[in-house]
Amino acid sequence: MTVPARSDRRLKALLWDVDGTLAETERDGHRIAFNAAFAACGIDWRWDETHYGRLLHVTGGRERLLHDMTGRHDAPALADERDALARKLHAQKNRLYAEQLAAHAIPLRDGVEPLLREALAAGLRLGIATTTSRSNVDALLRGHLGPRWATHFAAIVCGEDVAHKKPDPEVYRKALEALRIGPLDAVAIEDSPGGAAAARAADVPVIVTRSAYFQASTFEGAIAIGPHFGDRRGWKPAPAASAESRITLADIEGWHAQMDIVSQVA
Ligand code: XBP
Ligand code: MG
Repeated sequence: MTVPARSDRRLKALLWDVDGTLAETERDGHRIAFNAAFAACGIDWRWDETHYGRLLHVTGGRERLLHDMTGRHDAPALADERDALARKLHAQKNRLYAEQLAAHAIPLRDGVEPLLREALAAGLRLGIATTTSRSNVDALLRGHLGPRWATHFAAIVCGEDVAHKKPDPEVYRKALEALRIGPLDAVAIEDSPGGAAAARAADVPVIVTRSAYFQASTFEGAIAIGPHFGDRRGWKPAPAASAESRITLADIEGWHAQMDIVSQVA
């Protein structure tokens, strides 16, 4: 990939990953819904946090199910049967996930909502570049931004819109195409090594907010890495001095303008 050099380009768009970045949906939503789907389908599988953390290297819920079946003696033997079961469980998981979120919203991560509002007020465009299904993005965001949440996003690219999921760069390339901008006009916001790799492979500078499952992961080539946008502490590179306690759009623009690559080995 092209290593971004110092640049005085104006930032035009923020491209948001969803799961783990906007909210802790993997920890607090998807895993629980997968387990509920197993139970609803009469299957006695259960994914605990440790196992689910390991499975997260497989992006896409259906793909994750298929991968898990390769290590189970009680999974169907034939590929067609496995595929049918994965489709059934995945659809059920997504239904239960939506029900779960309608009953108890998963909060947006600290600092996310003010940043979304600040970016829109400053005339930046927002995009979504996610592996998850569109219905899951809807289930999450309607609870926070209202039923017209999608009108705030100029590009929404989800799992069903791509042939190859992250870490493949397709989702980012499609989002850039929809926005008619170049990769260096945007910043991607990600929480996982696979997501960050997808953005980098599309040449989009990436900022990492580590989520629960990726606290100790290695990230290469981000322009900034930190715990979450609600706190200015713990970021690398450190943001400039400010009266604010959260990460602001000015900080993101600062990292984008400098575009020094930060590599962090856990
Ligand atoms: C995360 C994923 C998804 C979710 C589950 O996507 O890999 O597969 O775990 O959603 P991202 P689906 O971080 O890019 O938002 O079951 O709809 O795949
Ligand atoms: Mg993610």
